[in-house]
Amino acid sequence: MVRPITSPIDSEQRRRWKSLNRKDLAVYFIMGTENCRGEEPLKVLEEALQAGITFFQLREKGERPLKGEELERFARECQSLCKRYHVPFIVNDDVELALKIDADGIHVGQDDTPIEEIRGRFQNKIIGVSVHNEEEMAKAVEGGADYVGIGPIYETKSKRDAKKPAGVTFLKKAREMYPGIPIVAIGGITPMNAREVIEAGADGVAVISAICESGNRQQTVRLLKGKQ
Ligand code: 3NM
Repeated sequence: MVRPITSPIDSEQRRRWKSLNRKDLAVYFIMGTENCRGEEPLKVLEEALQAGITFFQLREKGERPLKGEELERFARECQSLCKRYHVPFIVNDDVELALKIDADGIHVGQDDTPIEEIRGRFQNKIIGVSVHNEEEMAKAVEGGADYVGIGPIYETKSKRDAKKPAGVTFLKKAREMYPGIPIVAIGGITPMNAREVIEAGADGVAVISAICESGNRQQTVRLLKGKQ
């Protein structure tokens, strides 16, 4: 059932939303080894951290993703880089890995483990959920999401099963319905269109290719933050 706009949001929910600094979502970098196109992934991550990303999600997908011990080793290396720069380290989808290495949080999509199942195992950790419509948004909120990712806003080549680009219409509506929830916009976001999604109500932009494929990560991150 879709939560009506006027229904109260419990105080526990507000406490969690408040505890996540919405400014931290400003430039949310997502990366896995497949996104680095020949560049050393840890170098890409470190340059992104030096450039000022504010959140990082390890999303290891694709045709030949790292698995098992190799994945754990890589995840721990990413995690320690993030710690050095005081940037939250989030694991995409892999609940067991996130718990094993004590990540700062987990991000799940609609086809991943349902939020009700993970909230109990991720107390005091960040849970992000990808949502695409009002119903998914209401479920994420009721399930205790700390932030939501809304997308794809624009055309993306980084997610094989991405839905059709939705523009900012739903993003605007989601912001009106839930003024307090941290929202990050995703999908095809670049320095050229970042302003539009921030103006539509997003607290920040989540990007893969804009940073992975950038020839000047310092400048890209600065522009994604809306600075000159
Ligand atoms: N999730 P890029 S779009 C990981 O719509 C992901 O939920 C999406 O990559 C969603 O910045 C996407 O290169 C890919 O477009 C974002």
